[in-house]
Amino acid sequence: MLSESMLASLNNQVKLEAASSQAYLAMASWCEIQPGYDGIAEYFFQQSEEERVHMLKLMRFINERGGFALVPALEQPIVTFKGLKSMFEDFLKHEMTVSNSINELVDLTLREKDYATHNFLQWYVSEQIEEEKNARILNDKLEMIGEDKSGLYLFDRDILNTRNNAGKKG
Ligand code: OFO
Repeated sequence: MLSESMLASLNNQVKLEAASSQAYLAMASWCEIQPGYDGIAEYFFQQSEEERVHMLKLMRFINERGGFALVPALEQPIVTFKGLKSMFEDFLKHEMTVSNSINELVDLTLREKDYATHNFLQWYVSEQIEEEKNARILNDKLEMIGEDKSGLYLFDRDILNTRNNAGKKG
């Protein structure tokens, strides 16, 4: 059985994963209408799907443990971007926010001695290490490329390999 504070915190995480899914869907849609960003658009469509899976996994766990997973109300995410660089900076910032939130949840499980939830959250801890790493790699690459058009072409062409190399299925 989940404590009330644990239930509220897990439902808050459901909201954050749903907001991540929406934020990345907006990035995907914006990229799709820019000339030449098809690969990046696909990357964020897949990333958005993945965040939805993270949300569902949490919801199923909450209900399984006798809680009630709440479908969250969401605000519209940022839908237009100054450029790729600022969009990818937002991506990394977002992932860091999610990691902090997961860390706080893990901290709560220890304070409450809720070892089942602690065990469940380890998957998210590993996932966030991976996601932050990928977001950092992509930001570093963009920094290196700058305004170079052929560099951007290769960045767009190869971005899905970042996911594949991380063993993501899409
Ligand atoms: Fe849910 O993994 Fe990123 O945010």
